[in-house]
Amino acid sequence: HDEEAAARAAAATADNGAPTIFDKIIAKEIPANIVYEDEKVLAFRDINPQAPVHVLVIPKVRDGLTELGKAEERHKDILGELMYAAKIVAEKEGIADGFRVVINSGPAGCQSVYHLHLHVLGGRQMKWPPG
Ligand code: IU
Repeated sequence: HDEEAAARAAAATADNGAPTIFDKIIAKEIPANIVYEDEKVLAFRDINPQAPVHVLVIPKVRDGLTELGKAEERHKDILGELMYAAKIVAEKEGIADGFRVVINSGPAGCQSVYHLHLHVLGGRQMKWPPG
């Protein structure tokens, strides 16, 4: 029934440490619409945008940072880099005056790709609470 199906779906997308499609995007093996890039982070448009602006900001090296819930002390610098890159993306996209940054963590957080990423959303009035 519904609960079982939901549990199966969550398990299917739980973190197993395997490389993700984002590694292929970083390696430019599959194309992405890149908005911003520096030494440590890459930002590209989400293929299934939930707002007029929907950009994902990811670390170029995952280093075990599959999900925020598994962050460790050593990740503190890259977490700051990602947050700051989100602000640069918002400026580049012309939404710096109002936008949202989301991190889904783990199955209950609705995470589907286990390479930590920030969603930068904007270009419309955001609502609260999120679903
Ligand atoms: P989530 O927080 O793990 O659920 O977000 C994953 C996002 O990655 C989701 O919004 C997808 O639309 C997006 N995405 C993508 O942009 N390109 C891809 O090849 C895949 C997912 I797979």
